[in-house]
Amino acid sequence: MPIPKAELHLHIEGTLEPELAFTLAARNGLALPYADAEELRARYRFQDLQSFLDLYYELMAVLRTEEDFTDLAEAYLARAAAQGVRHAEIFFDPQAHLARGVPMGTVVAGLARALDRAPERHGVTTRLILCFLRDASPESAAETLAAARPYLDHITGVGLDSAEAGNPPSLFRAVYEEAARLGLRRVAHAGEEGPAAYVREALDVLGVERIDHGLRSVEDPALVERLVRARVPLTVCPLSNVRLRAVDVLSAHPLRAMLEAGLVVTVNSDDPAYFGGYAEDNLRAAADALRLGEDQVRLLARNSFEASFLDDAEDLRAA
Ligand code: ES4
Ligand code: ZN
Repeated sequence: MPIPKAELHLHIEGTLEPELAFTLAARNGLALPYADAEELRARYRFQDLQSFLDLYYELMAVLRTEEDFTDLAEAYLARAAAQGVRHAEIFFDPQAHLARGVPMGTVVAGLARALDRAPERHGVTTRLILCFLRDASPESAAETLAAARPYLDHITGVGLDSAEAGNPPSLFRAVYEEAARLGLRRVAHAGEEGPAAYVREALDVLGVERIDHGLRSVEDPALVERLVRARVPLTVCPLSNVRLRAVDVLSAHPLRAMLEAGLVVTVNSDDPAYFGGYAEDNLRAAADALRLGEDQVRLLARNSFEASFLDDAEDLRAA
């Protein structure tokens, strides 16, 4: 039995398995430039974050209707439940859909239909986090938040994702201030490919409560001390880091050292359809490669609930 856990770093568009991509393409009368799912899967060899993002945005074209988003989220929730996930905080990238003419309401309503029934169907509670694309403009981010205003009942927080290098958090100060005014929780990807200085900016300029990835924090001992003292969670994604070459091999991943430094780290799956595994797959692979003890695995699971946006009463039920 997989250990009960919360998934805190999961892009719903990154759960699009090749088979579902072909099903949705056919349903929407679209052609994919691959013969079949097997040929598509063979393309999942990435040099870096950008080479992954190119395919990630390309395949999203099959997501067009409310039902597509419901089917995507439903497939994810079933898989997550089977991997011991009791609570999932799910990122989505509305700008990537708005740019293709898919309205915010289609995306949110489609996802919400699957999420709303997940406690009953799968024993999984959820939160939805709207991500801004950091390789789009701050003005586009502000327009996106404005477009989300009618749907804020379904949205718990905002995040920042896509190509990190050269796109520092500070560009998004104003839209994060507006999100805070609207009562939204704040997280951001930082220190995946970008420097430790971007982790500092995310904390100081954007006011985030969690850092997604945060790997390169380890290059800055004073920052590590600050993250430990303030108990700022880092949502680490081991298989993603190997596939996108942020680390050479899993056995060289800093996860164990981060845990032992007292950082509140969690293990997550990022884009599981692309990176070779869901929540339990990531936890088991990391535990095996890094020879984590059962106590460390339990600590990672406990951290995942502590770092979640569940309130304490809900947290007890989920655990
Ligand atoms: C992402 Cl692995 C990763 N990093 C940054 N942005 C992303 N969006 C989807 N997956
Ligand atoms: Zn991510």
